[in-house]
Amino acid sequence: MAYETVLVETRGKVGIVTLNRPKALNALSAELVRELGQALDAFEADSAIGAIVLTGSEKAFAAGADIKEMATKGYMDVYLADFITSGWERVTTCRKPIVAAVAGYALGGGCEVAMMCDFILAADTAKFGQPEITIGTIPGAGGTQRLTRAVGKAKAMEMVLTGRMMDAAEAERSGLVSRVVPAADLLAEAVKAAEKMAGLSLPVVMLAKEAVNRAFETTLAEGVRFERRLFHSTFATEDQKEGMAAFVEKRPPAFRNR
Ligand code: CO8
Repeated sequence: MAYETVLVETRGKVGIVTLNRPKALNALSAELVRELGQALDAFEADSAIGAIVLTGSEKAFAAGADIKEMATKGYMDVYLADFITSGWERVTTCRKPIVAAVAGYALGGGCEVAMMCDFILAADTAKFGQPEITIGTIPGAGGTQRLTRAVGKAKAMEMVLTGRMMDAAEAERSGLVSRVVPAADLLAEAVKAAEKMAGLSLPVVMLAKEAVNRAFETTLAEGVRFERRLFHSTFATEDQKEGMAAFVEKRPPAFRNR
């Protein structure tokens, strides 16, 4: 499929979506959000793909929702269209793992989309922020919730109330990103992590993702019970038999997604 605002490529079992509105620092227009959703739909439906990398440019992962598109909207426009919810949440409903590879600005909706991914790898040039307050609004795609869960109240409050940006080192210290890598290595490192996941058992990776995500939705006791049920269910897979047999026989496993 030909897209206007995203680039799509595959490397082995890894699907890569690159946000591509360079003149607007990848501002997340309605069209971009729609195309991002379509690209994720296609990778999710493709049984040859085991993991996805979402990235932007050297200068910006995404500098937020498209301010020029939003500026003149009224309450009824955004309310009736359920502006933000529709389309944006596609990243959170993807069952295959998604790595956000962030270089440069990840601001507003850009930071929110990165946080919707399963984990964020940051280039040393990355800058994260929720600057909506400086343009008369607040985060609307989960920023007040996911940032707070990721970095805690003190830093989230300061960032959301003042618009202060966090650099890559602070983001790593604060737990917002899993690792910081040199900008030149960002995509290669993200693809390497995605390849690792794509070489494992897809159904088991999906269960693991579901279990970690449940930690954000429930109590510890319920979460642990949920995890145990999923753990038990892995014993119904051929891939668990293969993985453990391969370990015992000292050979690499050949997972079949069964
Ligand atoms: N929307 C539209 N255009 C943008 C955006 C944006 N968010 N960010 C940058 N651009 C455009 C600029 O207008 C400029 O275009 P032009 O050359 O035509 O004037 C071009 O990108 C380059 O930008 P700058 O000249 O400003 O580049 P600088 O290097 O000087 O500055 C910054 C880079 C600091 C990133 C600066 O561009 C900036 O502050 N951008 C806005 C950041 C921001 O406020 N983001 C939050 C937006 S609100 C939001 O995301 C709400 C989320 C709610 C959920 C999503 C709902 C859809």
